Amino acid sequence: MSVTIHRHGDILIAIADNPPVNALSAPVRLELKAAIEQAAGDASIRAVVIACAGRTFFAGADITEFGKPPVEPLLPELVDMIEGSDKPVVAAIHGTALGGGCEVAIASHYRITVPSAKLGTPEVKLGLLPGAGGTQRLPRLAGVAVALELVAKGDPIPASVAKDVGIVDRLAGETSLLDDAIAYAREVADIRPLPRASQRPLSPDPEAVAAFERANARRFRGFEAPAANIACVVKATGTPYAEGVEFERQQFMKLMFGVQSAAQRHIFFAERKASKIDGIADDVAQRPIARVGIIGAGTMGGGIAMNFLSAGIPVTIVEMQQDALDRGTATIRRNYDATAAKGRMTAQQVDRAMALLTPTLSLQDLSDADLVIEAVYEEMSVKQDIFGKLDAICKPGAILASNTSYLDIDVIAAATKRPQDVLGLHFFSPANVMKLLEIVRGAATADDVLATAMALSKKIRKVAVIAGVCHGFIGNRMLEPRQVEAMKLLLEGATPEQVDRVHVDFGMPMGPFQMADLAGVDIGWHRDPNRIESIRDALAAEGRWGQKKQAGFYDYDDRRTASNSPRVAEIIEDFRRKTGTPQHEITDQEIVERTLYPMVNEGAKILAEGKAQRASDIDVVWIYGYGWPVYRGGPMFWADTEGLKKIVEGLDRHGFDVAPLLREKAEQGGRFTS
Ligand code: 3H9
Repeated sequence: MSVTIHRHGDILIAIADNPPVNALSAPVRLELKAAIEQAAGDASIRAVVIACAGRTFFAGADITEFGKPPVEPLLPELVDMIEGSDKPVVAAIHGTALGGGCEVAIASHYRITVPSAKLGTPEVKLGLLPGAGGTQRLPRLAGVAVALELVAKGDPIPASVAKDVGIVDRLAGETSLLDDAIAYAREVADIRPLPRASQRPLSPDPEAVAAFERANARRFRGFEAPAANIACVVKATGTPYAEGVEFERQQFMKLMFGVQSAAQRHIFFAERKASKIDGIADDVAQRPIARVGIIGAGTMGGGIAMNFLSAGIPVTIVEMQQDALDRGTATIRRNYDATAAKGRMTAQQVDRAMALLTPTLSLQDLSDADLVIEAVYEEMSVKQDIFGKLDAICKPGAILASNTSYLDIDVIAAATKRPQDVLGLHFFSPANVMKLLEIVRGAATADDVLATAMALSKKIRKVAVIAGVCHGFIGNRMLEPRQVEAMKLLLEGATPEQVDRVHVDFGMPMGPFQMADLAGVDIGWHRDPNRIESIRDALAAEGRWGQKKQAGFYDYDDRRTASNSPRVAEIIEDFRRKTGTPQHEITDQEIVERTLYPMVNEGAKILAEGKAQRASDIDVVWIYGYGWPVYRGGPMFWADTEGLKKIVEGLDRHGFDVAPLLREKAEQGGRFTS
């Protein structure tokens, strides 16, 4: 049974139990319907309480049912039936009442929640909208402005806020929800007419809509679902519920069968799958991590440290020189203060985080660390030296990690006598902001070390993916062919602006040259201004190192606003002449084929070599590490939607060495993702 029915005198209590998150799967819907019918048919019942067992109230419709043949009763019917009940229905909420769960709650006549509960409609994050009356009832309960925030942005709100805006009626005791809900049901049992959200009047509020659209235009760029959510809320104003809900249904179905929602649902499951490590049991014992050491207080080391400090884990940070250490510590403090200034942290939280930081000049101070992360510059001999020293200093069982972006973890591990304790933890810059963490599994890395790293990634709120040892791991390895090809396109007639525009139009936050300017044109440069073998060398030799020098592939003003650079155009032209590269008109489509298709190709090679566990992990890397548009589902999902045959034809046409796995899948009509 997914729903058990109890009686408490004249109150019928329906308790759903569908672990892990009480998704509103078909059996749950059917049995909830039966509960409402039972109450209607039993004269001795005066009111109904709907509650959930386990960790949460309904967290939404069952996403795994989407795209499959519908099973009655559908959620929209069920919520209308709940609201239509002649006997009052009280929703008793704990955990997270999300999506369809929130819709069940607002279709109920009364809502009581524990103070720790959250309510929200995150469907937009799955490329959808609340399709069971949510877009119609929420504005009627909370007003247009609040409803827009909830449905079009999808962030849940705490119970206290939900109460303030009229979505929740009453707060229960944290441990007495059911008793309080039963008492509430008894209290309201005879009140008529029943408060039905769908029947409340709602006036149009064009100003609120316009202000909301203006404020969020950037955030919604490229996404289809936010506009559909907004349209539904607008429809709710001045339109009877029946008409509005019909419109909502049409919009929901359109989104549901569109590519964007499929992509966003793919990423929802991909993110969760990424935490499963092949060949390691879920219950493998983990090593306790009570104290972390970080070597290097530069941008990377400082950013990494902030993740642990924010999670309440003490950090010892090591630098070689006092001034570098002071600078690093001051930067951490400044970043926290900036977060507090934006209202995202309190001054006390900042102080608490900073109090957990111990700056030092001595590696010896890492002797009691459970995990040490090395974040010094990319030079193998330096890393080997550090790991050799750590081997002598650190306690047995300590996990030793390198934040290297490219280097061979096995070679680094060989500098120690405990390669089983060594792995890569590759954070992405800025490390306190970017969600991605590549956990690099060395040949000897022990299972419990990997499992510990994966569990820790959740504690510091990262999305982690397991990568094998190879140059650049998953993300940077795929970036390389894109950057190489982008440079070739410049020589053949494209401009940096055109290449970047194509990527931004595709949905990336920036294009290859904008990214180079942000990261630093001088990164990896040989530092000899007389050795000019590429456009990049020429830029670096002239001090055009990117944004930090206000000149790179673009010119920048004091506010870092980019403009096209006549000097860069000259340098490119000069190189075209010098290399005698034939010119042709480069279309936007050619840029897509030559910069994005090779990424898919590299992804296929990574998969075939077992350097990524699954195609969806590659998608997670690109969504969370590089800002690939989530509505395109990551490079491998996108390749599936483009059609692998088309990708292979494009790669062949441009003379690429096509990965055998990609060719094979294309020939067999296969896909990378399910
Ligand atoms: C909707 O409601 C549409 C309606 O408006 C209209 C319909 C007509 N379904 O995240 P976790 C699985 S759309 C099926 O690791 P947490 C998840 O895959 C829905 N499965 O836990 C995972 O499986 P596994 C709107 C679901 O504690 C396991 O549960 N609702 C669903 O970190 C644990 O998940 C949402 O978008 C689902 N709805 O976070 C809410 N949800 O163990 C989506 C989860 O095999 N869910 N699973 O990997 C969440 O945001 C989080 O899961 C939640 C718990 C906050 C609830």
